[in-house]
Amino acid sequence: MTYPEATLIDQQVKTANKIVIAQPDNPDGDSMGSAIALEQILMLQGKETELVCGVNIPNYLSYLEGWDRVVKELPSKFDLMIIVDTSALNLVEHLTKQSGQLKRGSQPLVIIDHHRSEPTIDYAQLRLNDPEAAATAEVLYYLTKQLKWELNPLARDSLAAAILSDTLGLTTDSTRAETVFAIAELVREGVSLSRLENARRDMTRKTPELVHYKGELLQRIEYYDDDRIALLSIPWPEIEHYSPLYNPSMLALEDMRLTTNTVVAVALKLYPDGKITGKIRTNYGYPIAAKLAEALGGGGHDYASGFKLTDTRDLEQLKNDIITHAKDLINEIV
Ligand SMILES: [Mn+2]
Repeated sequence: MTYPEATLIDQQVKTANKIVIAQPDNPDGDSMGSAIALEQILMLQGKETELVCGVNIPNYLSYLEGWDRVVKELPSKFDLMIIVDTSALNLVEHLTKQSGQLKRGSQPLVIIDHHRSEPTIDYAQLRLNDPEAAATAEVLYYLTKQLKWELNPLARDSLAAAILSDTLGLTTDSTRAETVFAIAELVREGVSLSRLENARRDMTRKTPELVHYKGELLQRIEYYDDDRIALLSIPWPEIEHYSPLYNPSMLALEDMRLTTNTVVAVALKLYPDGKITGKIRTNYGYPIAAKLAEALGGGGHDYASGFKLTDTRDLEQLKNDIITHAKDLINEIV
């Protein structure tokens, strides 16, 4: 696996001293692990690094060593920014608001990503995107190999954890031989998968309060179209109360997806300013999650995607739109 952009990325890194590593406004295990791995790699090259993310890192990611070094504010001066795991402008809003320079393209920006959707950040000097890769960390692993960049144990652990996170333990449709090979090499170089998995599982433990709340959420799931579509909406007071402990959507989505007959599961979060965000999961054989998200103004992967609604549609209109689009996409397959 080699990338034609690699040499140019190497040059950008070589000429920079202070490098900002940025994650999207919806950080996940892949963006977090990739960011930490990159931090370690660049530190080994004598670079000064800063990990930034426009939003707070969710608690469930704190099994990844280094998560607490992520800050929300961009430093006033830096030579290069590397964004991992997104090419979507609306997912770096918090950061571009802080830096007008970035938007004008006067600040060098490199994107490392693996999303299939069209990029909407159009001011990056370089974009290494491999939509065949199952995780940004997989792209980063092969980039590192190609450029003979040095890794340390934390970089290896972070890359492996990130790949396992985006592939749900190497079981998603996106997992290819190169994905497994990258993990195999990382294990050969000392990564313990059982230790990583135990650390992750410890973080998925829930307090009794959360277990009870999960029960409430499950009771509220709505099923449409012969149960093929499962919808859940989460109002602001619950987001405010429970989000610091756990992402409410993630408490219910897997059970929604695992309902008999269900193909598409959508969890909606309702914010006080009228903004609505949605997380979409689909079942094996129905790679329509990105298409459904795109129809709603978002993007993502075949089986996992998301969107953020900024127009004035209310919840009922949005639900109707989701059901209509989802039905169409399902019917194209069955
Ligand atoms: Mn990813």
